[in-house]
Amino acid sequence: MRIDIITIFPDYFAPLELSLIGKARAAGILDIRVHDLRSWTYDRHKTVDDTPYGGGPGMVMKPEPWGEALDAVTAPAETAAAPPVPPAAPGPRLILPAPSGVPFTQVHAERLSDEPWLVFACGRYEGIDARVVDDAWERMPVEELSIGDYVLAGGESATLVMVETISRLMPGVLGNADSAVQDSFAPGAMENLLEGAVYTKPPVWRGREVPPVLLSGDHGAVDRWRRDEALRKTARNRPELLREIPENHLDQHDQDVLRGARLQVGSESVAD
Ligand code: JBK
Repeated sequence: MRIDIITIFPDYFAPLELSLIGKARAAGILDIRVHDLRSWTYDRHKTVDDTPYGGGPGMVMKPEPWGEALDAVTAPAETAAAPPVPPAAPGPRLILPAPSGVPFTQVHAERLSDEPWLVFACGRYEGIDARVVDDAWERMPVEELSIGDYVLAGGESATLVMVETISRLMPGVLGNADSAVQDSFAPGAMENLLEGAVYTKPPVWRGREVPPVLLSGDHGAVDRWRRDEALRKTARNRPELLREIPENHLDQHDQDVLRGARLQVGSESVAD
């Protein structure tokens, strides 16, 4: 997969040289190219923003540098001899991280991990002149995606989150091919349940024991205990996820566990 990132802070993406993604790049599985938006400015101050039409606080990113950057980055590769018929080359898909975007989930990540070419446009300030998206739509599919309901200084950190989420799903990127399917939010993971607590050696640490069932060798009992823990964790941290589980996916034991969890939650003062 090719990933282009356009930003006014190219150094922000140094972490993409580390760990799994760094190795995937070195192995040629991932071709990540980071571009400085200011390369497409021509004034002494390399201006990328201006005041908003209609007034209001903050600054808006100017359309001209973005238009030129997207044209340059998404231009088809130069070939020695122009082919008589343009090849059905898989084109780019533009991703704009924005607080006003569609909520980014694991389902988006799964779909995007099959794409040949993604371009991330990192906005700063109050966002990018809206004509840039309309213009880009003439040449490529565009998705505005949000990583969550909070205020960031710009799209850079959201891009890091999405690139990591997408990259680790690609064949050959994750060290352990099984780990990706087991994750809490992977479609087909333990239904809509969060992962419960996990333990490793030593069996006693600072006087705290690992739950004995995990050392019992009884796989059935371990599975049952893990499901109970997942139900309790989900009831506590993400009760809205439980409401999405079809009734017939919860047996009597599950319902008893949840009844106990609800009594626990109900006895607490919930501050937020
Ligand atoms: C936010 O993707 N986001 O969630 C995002 C992108 C840019 C600025 C933001 O405040 N939340």
